[in-house]
Order: sequence, then structure tokens, then C-alpha cells
Amino acid sequence: MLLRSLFRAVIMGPPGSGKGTVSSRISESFGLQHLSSGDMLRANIKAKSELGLLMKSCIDQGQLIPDDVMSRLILASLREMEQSSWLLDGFPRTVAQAESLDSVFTVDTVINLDVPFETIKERLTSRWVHLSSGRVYNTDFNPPRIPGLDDVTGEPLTQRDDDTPETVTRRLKAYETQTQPVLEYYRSKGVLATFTGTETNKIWPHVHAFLAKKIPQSQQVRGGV
Ligand code: G5P
Ligand code: MG
Repeated sequence: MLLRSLFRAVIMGPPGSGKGTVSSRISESFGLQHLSSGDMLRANIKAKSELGLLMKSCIDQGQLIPDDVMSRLILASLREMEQSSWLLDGFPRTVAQAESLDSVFTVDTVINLDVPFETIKERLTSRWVHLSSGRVYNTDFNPPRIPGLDDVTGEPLTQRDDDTPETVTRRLKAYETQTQPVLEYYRSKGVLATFTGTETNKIWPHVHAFLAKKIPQSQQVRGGV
């Protein structure tokens, strides 16, 4: 039997650094399945499950969901994608989460979007999202074709409850204390690739060139940047 080689990647970066935006481009160019922890949590909240309520209170306060809850949720989804190449966005966010991922899957590469905090704040207050697909817009950077409506479905866009200036400050703090140590964890394993900049359109060609070398040609959907 011919085994297809799988590619497993993680994308990291502070809130608003462009993980969702870059992930969409990676999925489109390289065919990796995009799994966003934040999108999964928001789907649970929308479904009004009991767990969803607990999650909402954490997210709205800019705090992380407990590691055991988060790892269970993500690893269950990844087990269903065993035959796929994937890109994880927003997980792991603590060293404990990275260790639990490592105990089941080998991560081939970790893309780290290194975007200064000053750049991020104003981006988030002008972000609009299509909740069910995770598509992300911005009134300045990538506005929808029709204001307030998703380009693909025509459904209304919404703003995230955690995109207020106060909550963004708390999310950046949580990133500094809990998530930055994960970068060191992956650096010591030799899989961390950092891309520094203030504009996604300038960072993206570098990410594209890097992945084009890493991902088997047979798996790439199209080569353009
Ligand atoms: P999320 O959902 O993972 P964050 O905070 O990590 O949330 P976020 O906010 O989704 O990250 P992003 O995906 O990095 O940001 O960025 P994006 O959406 O692509 O871009 C942000 C905005 O900037 C968009 O409007 C975009 O259009 C615009 N933009 C992009 N590039 C540019 C540019 O070059 N210029 C300009 N002007 N604009 C640009 O997690 C949310 C919460 O869920 C919980 C936590 O509570 C977390 O706070 N959570 C977890 N808790 C524990 N463990 C985990 N693993 C968890 N995962 C999620
Ligand atoms: Mg995101």
C-alpha cells in the first residue's frame, strides 16, 4: 500500500497577529486542514452547551480555558483527522498543552508570527467575522465586498465579544505569561520558524516560500503567492 506523507504544522503568534488570515492562505495554497481552537470554542458557545457557557466566561475575560478541557477537545478532533495534513491555529497555548499534543502527534513545523503588540490593538477593534466559517475581515485591511456581509454566504458579520480594548490587553498579558514559553519549547526541539513584521502581506511571501520547501510537492494545491 502506498502511504501518503502527512504534514502537521502549528501556527502561533499573539492575539491579532494574523494567525487566522495566514492560515486561510496556507490552507488554500498547500491543502492543509485548518483547525482553529478559537473557532471551535466559539462554535461550542453558539451551540449553548454547558461547557460553552464556561468557555464564554473565560474568553470574555481574556483568560485561557483550562488545559485539560482544551487538550481533550483538540486531540479528539485531531484523532478524527488522522489521515489528513493539518494546521493547528491557537493550540497549543501553554507548555502543558504542547506536551499533551506531543504525546500523540509529531509536529513537523511551528510558524511563529512575530508582530509587535502596538500593531495589534487597533486591528482587533476593526475586525469583523463570519462565525460559522471563521472567515475574518477588517474594515481597513480586507473589507468584505458588501459592508457587514460575508463574501461567500452573504450572511451578516459580527464582532467578537473579546475584541474590546480592555479584553485585548488581558489577552496580550495571557499570551506573554502563558504562551511565550511554548515558543522556547518548540525552539529547543528545532521546529520553530519565526516571521517578523507588521503587515501580513509582507510576511506571507516568506511563509509561503518556507512551506513550499517543506511540504511535499504532491500535496501542494497551487504554487502562487
Ligand atoms: P483565538 O480565537 O485563538 P487569538 O486571540 O489567539 O484568538 P485572534 O484574535 O483570532 O487570536 P489572529 O487569528 O492571530 O487573532 O488574527 P486574524 O484574525 O487573522 O487578524 C486579526 C485582524 O487583523 C483581522 O481583522 C484581520 O483582517 C486583520 N489583519 C490581518 N493582517 C493585517 C495587516 O497586515 N494589517 C491590518 N491593518 N490588519 C490586518 O482565541 C480566543 C480565546 O479563546 C480561548 C482564549 O480565551 C482566547 O483568548 N482559547 C484558548 N484557551 C486555552 N487554550 C487554548 N489553546 C485556547 N485557544 C483559544
Ligand atoms: Mg484567530
